[in-house]
Amino acid sequence: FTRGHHSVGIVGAPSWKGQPRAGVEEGPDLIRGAGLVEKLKGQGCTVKDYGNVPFDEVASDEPVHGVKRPRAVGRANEQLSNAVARVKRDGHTSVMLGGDHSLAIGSIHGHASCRGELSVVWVDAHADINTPLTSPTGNIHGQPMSYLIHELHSKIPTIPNFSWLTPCVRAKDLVYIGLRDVDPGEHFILKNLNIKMFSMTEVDRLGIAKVMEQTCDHLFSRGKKPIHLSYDIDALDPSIAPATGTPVTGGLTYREGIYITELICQTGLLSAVDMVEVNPKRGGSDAEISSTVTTAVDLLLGCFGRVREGSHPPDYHVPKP
Ligand code: 6HN
Ligand code: MN
Ligand code: MN
Ligand code: MN
Repeated sequence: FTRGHHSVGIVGAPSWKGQPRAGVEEGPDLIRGAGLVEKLKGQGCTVKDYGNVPFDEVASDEPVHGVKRPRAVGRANEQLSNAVARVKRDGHTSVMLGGDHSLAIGSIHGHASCRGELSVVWVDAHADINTPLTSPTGNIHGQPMSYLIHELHSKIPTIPNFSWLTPCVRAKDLVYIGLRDVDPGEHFILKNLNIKMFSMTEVDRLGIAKVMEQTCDHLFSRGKKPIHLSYDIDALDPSIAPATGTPVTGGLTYREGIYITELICQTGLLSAVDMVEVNPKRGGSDAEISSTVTTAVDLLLGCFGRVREGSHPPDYHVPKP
């Protein structure tokens, strides 16, 4: 009674070390606490919760090439890659709950290690494609795509605890939606590699329906690959999702955000999802925290068959009096 049957495997990734603000490691348990598993089951999904990845402690972690906490983030992503690979081997659509967006490195790598070439849809206010050497902050959550893209491999210096990582995404297989805060180095990379992007300007110009149509056209033009949807909650406007580390005004509406998930679900190709950067310590009130967490849950429900027109079981009968 939803659009097909979904088998979902949930992996919690409670780490904050790709950025400086504490609290984002509470994301996985908060999203679970808002009833994610029960609600997915309620719409007909099979769900297995693999729990939170027990990230190793890293003793001393001085910056390298300006990159902050490289050893902890590198090791955490290696562990996460293995966890996501296991979920994929078990035959589920993987749901990675962050944590900060540096965790997309391990999530996408683990996904690709099982499924080969992927399409990546990156929904975010930010492009997260700084190299360690273009990054204005040294925070790895602003860098994950640069480590993953084949075409940028020669621009990435050696960083401790990242030697396990090899690039696994082609620039042509990446689409951005929601951009509105892009650094100069990132903008150069996006233009130079001709990466498909729908900034908020294109969302305004085309409307979200055309954006999703063109996203699908672009990704499917070279054959259909499994889709990895990496959803940063800060893609949404801070009026709906304020509890996040790097909010940027002028974001997606709740309806635009949900529409993206409905269309990705309809492709039938969704193979892994990240839901990242929910940070309760950045919420100004309980209402702000709960609106952010509820939105994250609703986006995940949209990924797995929830439709706003409603639905009914195939054997439904209107009761006779
Ligand atoms: N995120 N472009 C900035 C940086 O530090 O590189 C911000 C990155 C934000 C990352 O929201 O996942
Ligand atoms: Mn991000
Ligand atoms: Mn962001
Ligand atoms: Mn579906």
